[in-house]
Amino acid sequence: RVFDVAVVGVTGAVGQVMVSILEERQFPVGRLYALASERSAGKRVQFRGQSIVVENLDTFDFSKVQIGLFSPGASVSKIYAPKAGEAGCVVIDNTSQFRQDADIPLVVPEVNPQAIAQYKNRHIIANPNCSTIQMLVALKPIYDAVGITRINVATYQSVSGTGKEAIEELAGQTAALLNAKPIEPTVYPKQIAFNVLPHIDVFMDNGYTKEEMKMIWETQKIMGDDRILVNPTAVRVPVFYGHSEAVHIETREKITAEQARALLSKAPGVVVMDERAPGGYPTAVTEAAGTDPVFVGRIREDLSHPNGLNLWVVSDNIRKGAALNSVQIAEILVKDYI
Ligand code: 2RA
Repeated sequence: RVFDVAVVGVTGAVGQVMVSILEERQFPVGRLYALASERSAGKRVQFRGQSIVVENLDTFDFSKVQIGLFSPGASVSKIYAPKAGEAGCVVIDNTSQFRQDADIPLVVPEVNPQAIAQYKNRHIIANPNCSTIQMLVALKPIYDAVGITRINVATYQSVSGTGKEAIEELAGQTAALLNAKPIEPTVYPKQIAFNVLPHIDVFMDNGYTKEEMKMIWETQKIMGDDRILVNPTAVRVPVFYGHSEAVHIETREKITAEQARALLSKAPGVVVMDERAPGGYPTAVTEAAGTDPVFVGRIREDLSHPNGLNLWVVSDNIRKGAALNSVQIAEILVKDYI
């Protein structure tokens, strides 16, 4: 069987990679529709050797497709995802719009694939935030083996998470600074080149940012366990592709670093790179950017807690953090559900 697929937000950083991953993984696409705002209509994207014209999302008839991969921004998904669902299309939405809706499943295929069945509620499946996805792919095997009561995490998130303008800002500032010509920041409130910003998304009344709160809400929903305590700090770093995370967990039962390493070495979607030597750990630039796995290294028992374990988790935020996770959900959907 083949399925007609619409990619919505196709000219964005995630949308473009969604199209290339559909081709890379030979997803059974009958016809691909490339959709974006009126401003981008008429542009072209390449798919399976063909040049496809970008169409205006506003006038598209979603009854023409069975699957919609959305990454157009939350305000756009808010309007068009329900319309597509009502037209019979199953939407996999990469924005934050529906993640907290009780009747919409929030899915990481390696963690809670069974939740996909709830798509029947509104024909919408939510793709989690990139920093949540990579953390839970790494933590799921440990959670299943010994339980997790608490997660402290500091993230080091690349600028591609903000979008194409941020990528251009980092590149431009870096070049200008190397020529000793500072450039006023526009995408971020402060210079991002050679700097780190402890601020992603908006500030909440409790002093956390929305990006940090997403990690709390989404972890508890995906794991189906609101007893898990999560304490995030989300930081933007001058890296183009790949989010890194320093994850410190407290487990219900003791697990050694050796046991964790053995568990993770067999875990789906995970590559362990954990040599206690220079370069024996994964980084965004050298391992994650442009690849699919969630890499885990620096596995060590927490000297300050009897059931503590520390991990370093790195993954490409545009691939596994968004586009790949969405396509993997679609693969399960067409194999087991539609
Ligand atoms: C970011 N996780 O990195 C957010 C959205 N992609 O900016």
